[in-house]
Amino acid sequence: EMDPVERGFQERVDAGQKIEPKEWMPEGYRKTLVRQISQHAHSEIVGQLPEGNWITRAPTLERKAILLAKVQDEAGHGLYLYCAAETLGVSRDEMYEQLHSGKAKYSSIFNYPTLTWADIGTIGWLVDGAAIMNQVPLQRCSYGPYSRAMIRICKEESFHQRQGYDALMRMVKGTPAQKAMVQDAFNRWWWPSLMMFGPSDDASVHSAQSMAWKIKQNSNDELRQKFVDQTVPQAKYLRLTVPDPDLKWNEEKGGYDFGEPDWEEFFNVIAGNGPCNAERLNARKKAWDDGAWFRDGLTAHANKMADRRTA
Ligand code: FAQ
Repeated sequence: EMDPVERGFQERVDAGQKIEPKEWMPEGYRKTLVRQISQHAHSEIVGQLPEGNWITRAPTLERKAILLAKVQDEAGHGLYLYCAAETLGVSRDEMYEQLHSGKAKYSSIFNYPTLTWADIGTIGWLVDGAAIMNQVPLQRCSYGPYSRAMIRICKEESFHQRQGYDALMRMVKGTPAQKAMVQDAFNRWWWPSLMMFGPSDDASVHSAQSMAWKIKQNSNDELRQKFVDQTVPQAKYLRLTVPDPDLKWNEEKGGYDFGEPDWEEFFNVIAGNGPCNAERLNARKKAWDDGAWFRDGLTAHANKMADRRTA
């Protein structure tokens, strides 16, 4: 039997009302949001690394300016999301500590290497495409600050996705070597992109409760299906071959049937053993350590000011 306060909360959620900071909420609701929003923030920040790797090697000045802007947007999204999580009573230092100690996750996708310039276009197209598919429904999340953050972030993600597709359009109209580079990048990123939506519904431990609380609006498999249905025609337009022998249009369901992602690989990556996990985490830890002198300076300055006021 649910207690009356909790029942009242659930009724508000069911009625589509937004829950705002400092209002009463079940502890599990708060914890789920801290987990999801902080992991989302970490993903944006760690997600800067694979693309940042190519800023110095962008093929033209224009592409370089676009990539710089995109990577800066990701920093903005991360900071915005950390703020949303802070409204739930967790501090930024705690969240960083959880990332650096490996306790908090970030998206599996950012543990794969960016080997060629075609990877950058492919990330914009597939990774931002998957991010939008996942985040558009999150705009209707029951928690106000997260829902509002998603509105702005989705607008920027659409620009990111278009720039990726545009870069690939240019490449597939280029030389046979450029076309082959795009197909190779597509082959490597397709399956990891499908894994961004999380484990299959029967293995998703949080989905049922998160959907009841309207933190999530759709199951992992529902969004993965929508992503495949949206992306396959885009791949065809680029004249790319989807690296899935089981991919087949299913007239009856009005969508594609497709193969199973390699779930063993997925669980291995989120356990910290993907191709670039150590490299990504070390880069974040180094950035934190390199910033210590600055944080110390700020603290010393704040203390001096406080002493002056009490003197
Ligand atoms: N990677 O029970 P579920 C971006 C974990 S977009 C790593 O299904 P849930 C933009 C999950 O946390 C990427 N871990 O979990 C960008 C849980 O573990 P835990 C970020 C994953 O939460 C583009 C366990 O597996 N977007 O950054 C993944 O109900 C380009 C069980 O799973 C978001 O975070 C995964 N793929 O559903 C930036 C969106 N999937 O926490 C730069 C918000 C699952 O118990 C460049 N998040 N896990 O230790 C969500 O919508 C949800 O959290 C899901 C997972 C759908 C990701």
